[in-house]
Amino acid sequence: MIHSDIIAQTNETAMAKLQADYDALGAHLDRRGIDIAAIKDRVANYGVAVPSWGVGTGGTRFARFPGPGEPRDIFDKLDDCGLIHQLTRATPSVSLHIPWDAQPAADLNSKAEEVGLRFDAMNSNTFQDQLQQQHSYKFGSLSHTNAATRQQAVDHNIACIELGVAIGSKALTIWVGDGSNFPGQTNFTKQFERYLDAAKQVYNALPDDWTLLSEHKMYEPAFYSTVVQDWGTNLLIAQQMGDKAKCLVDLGHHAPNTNIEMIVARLIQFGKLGGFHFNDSKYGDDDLDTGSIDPYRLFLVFNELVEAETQADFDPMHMLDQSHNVTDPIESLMVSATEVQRAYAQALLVDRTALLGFQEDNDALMATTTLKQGFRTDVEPILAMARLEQNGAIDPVATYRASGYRAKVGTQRPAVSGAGGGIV
Ligand SMILES: [Mn+2]
Repeated sequence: MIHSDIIAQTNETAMAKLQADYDALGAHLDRRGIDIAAIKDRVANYGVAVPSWGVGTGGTRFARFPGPGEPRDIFDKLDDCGLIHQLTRATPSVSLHIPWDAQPAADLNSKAEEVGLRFDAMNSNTFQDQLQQQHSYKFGSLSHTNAATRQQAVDHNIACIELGVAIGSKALTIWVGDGSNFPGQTNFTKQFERYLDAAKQVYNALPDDWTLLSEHKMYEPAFYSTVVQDWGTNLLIAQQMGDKAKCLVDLGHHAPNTNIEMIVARLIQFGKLGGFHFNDSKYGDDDLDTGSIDPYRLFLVFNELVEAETQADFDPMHMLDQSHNVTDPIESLMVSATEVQRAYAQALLVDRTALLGFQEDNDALMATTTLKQGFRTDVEPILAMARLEQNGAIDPVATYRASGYRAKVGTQRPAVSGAGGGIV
């Protein structure tokens, strides 16, 4: 964590400019009939979870280029995540990946309390083999042809739930790499039947106040067919399991040009939108920083979420899930959390009464112009003021760089090898 004096010092230099920008935006929004303080309060109350694996440098199948001070374990990761929340005030929770982050619950709880964080959804891992693992997941996990392998995957998911209960989590996210690489390699129907049967065993182990989130992904690691490949299959799973099962939408897990905001609307309409993994992409599942490629798409997703906010029991989980290959992961996560908040704030500015009127009148031009007016508004002063009022940083990246945190942990944490590569 960074000493509060450093945050106060860097804020001091930016305070007068922020106040002027905030007042000017407030006057502008007032003319549009919007109370800037109300928007700021909703932004301040918004949080997006950070993935524990996101604070390490990612990579591709070709290589990984780790930077100084890579976190060695979940406790180092929680230090980094705590710092991200300290500066942005936008990331109050962390999502753990098991077994990468498996530690005694008491140790996890005390570290989380120390750095001011709580735990978001648990993530199981049946897409790689661990040391001393009896059955290999090379040919699948929950959908494997071998019953003992499926049982091993079920048991692992139930262990994730048990640890999650002990650390205050309320959800389990399942993503499997199961699929096939050749036409004819698997029987689509039998494979999916095996998946549903195994997933049901996990579902039956859920506490009543938990949610099971299933995550679809079009391709990779399987390159011909994937068991949970799209939102259609994902919805079938959630419907087959029961009320506690919902769909998780990872923005990167779709074909280019897919209308993701419409998928979001469909899942909301039928009560099956469980959560998000935010990131961005250009060509495929690129895991690029949220909002770095197509911020308008992110805004359109949030437009659907804000539209649904008034519904009872509507509370999908929000998490970042991206791979930082060429940036300092802490800086990328801070910027990305801010981008998510920005899309939310912009969506809050949409004049929904006017939009509905133009939709009813089939005035396509004014409808899309009304929608875009939210996106075109620079809400940065709202985000910065929300951070400042919660003792965060007006400029998180500048404050982080001024603090020397990376150099400090670089001396405490031994350098790691980049050999071996791969996505983390
Ligand atoms: Mn994901």
